Amino acid sequence: MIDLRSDTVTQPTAAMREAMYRAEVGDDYYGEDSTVNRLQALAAERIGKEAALFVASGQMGNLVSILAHCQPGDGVLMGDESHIYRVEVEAAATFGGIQVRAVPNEPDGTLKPVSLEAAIPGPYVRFPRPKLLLLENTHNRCAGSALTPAQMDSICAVARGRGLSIHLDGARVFNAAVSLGVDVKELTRNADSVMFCLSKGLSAPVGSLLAGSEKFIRRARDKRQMVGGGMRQAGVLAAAGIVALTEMVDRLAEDHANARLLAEGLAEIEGLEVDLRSIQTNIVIFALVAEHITPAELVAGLETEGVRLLAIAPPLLRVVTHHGVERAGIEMAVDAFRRVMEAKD
Ligand code: TLP
Repeated sequence: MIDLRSDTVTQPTAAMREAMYRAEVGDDYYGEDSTVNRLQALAAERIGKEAALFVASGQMGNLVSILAHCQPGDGVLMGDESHIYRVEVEAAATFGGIQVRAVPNEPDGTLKPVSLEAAIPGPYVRFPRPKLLLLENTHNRCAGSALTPAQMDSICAVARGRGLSIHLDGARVFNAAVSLGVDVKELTRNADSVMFCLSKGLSAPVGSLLAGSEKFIRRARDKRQMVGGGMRQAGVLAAAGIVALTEMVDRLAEDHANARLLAEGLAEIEGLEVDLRSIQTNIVIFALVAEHITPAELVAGLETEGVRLLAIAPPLLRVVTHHGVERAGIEMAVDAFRRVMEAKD
């Protein structure tokens, strides 16, 4: 199987399994798991914040962050194509009583300052006072676009000017940094809190980190406990995370090169449309414009050829490159796409 549904399907590497086997562990409830503590310190240092907290998933990291930033009734602004808005917002509304206001995302994943300003009510408008702005980098639904430090700075300046705190959903922020050739800290410097995932392109089996000031992380630790996310001998998982952060970041460039190769191959197939300018990281979103085949038929046809992908919303589909699918696999996948598209003609 060439599984291009997501980079979440990555398998732990041999080095991770070895590190998991050997991990020193303790009860993290008491702060006594030395491997978890090592991962948290490493993550905080890499991402440029004072402290970090190991959480079970990206969604838990975002939720815990919102709960730590906001009181019930607070307004939270976010892009209308963001993962939090599309998938996770029900949790924050249910558990945190937060009030959501969506700001239109530009196709490259940014928010126009004017759109952000327009979403912040004037002093006499009856709307929960906005407390927090959520940003996403790379931007999943905007074809994995990498927002530059300058783009991040200009959005954050508007938010700061209006007294908002800023949380970055950086599930794939290392992909952004590698693609742009910048230190990841340049992308996180304006955010009060940052969530990033170990279990996507970095290939760890489980886990994400939430980073911020020491005070913020103390609050977040309480909120993590509240949502049932406290862990015990989690060092077996954190050990893989340490390998992910130390060995798996630079190689993301290979995934990006493979995504370009894949996108170029798909662009040559009649009935598929890819905007090659949009390909910056490991996510390729393309449109099925042929009339002789539906997205569901394309997905089913490719499954029988040993290739998996995701249909997002007609006519859009998504393929994601990652560790474990090498250049030869990408070439095989493109051939399979061609066969399925031609067979239905
Ligand atoms: N993204 C997944 C899921 O949508 C299935 C994927 O395959 O892309 N933020 C962003 C930007 C994400 O893309 C995701 C997951 C999350 C948060 C949530 O992370 P997890 O799955 O660890 O809860």
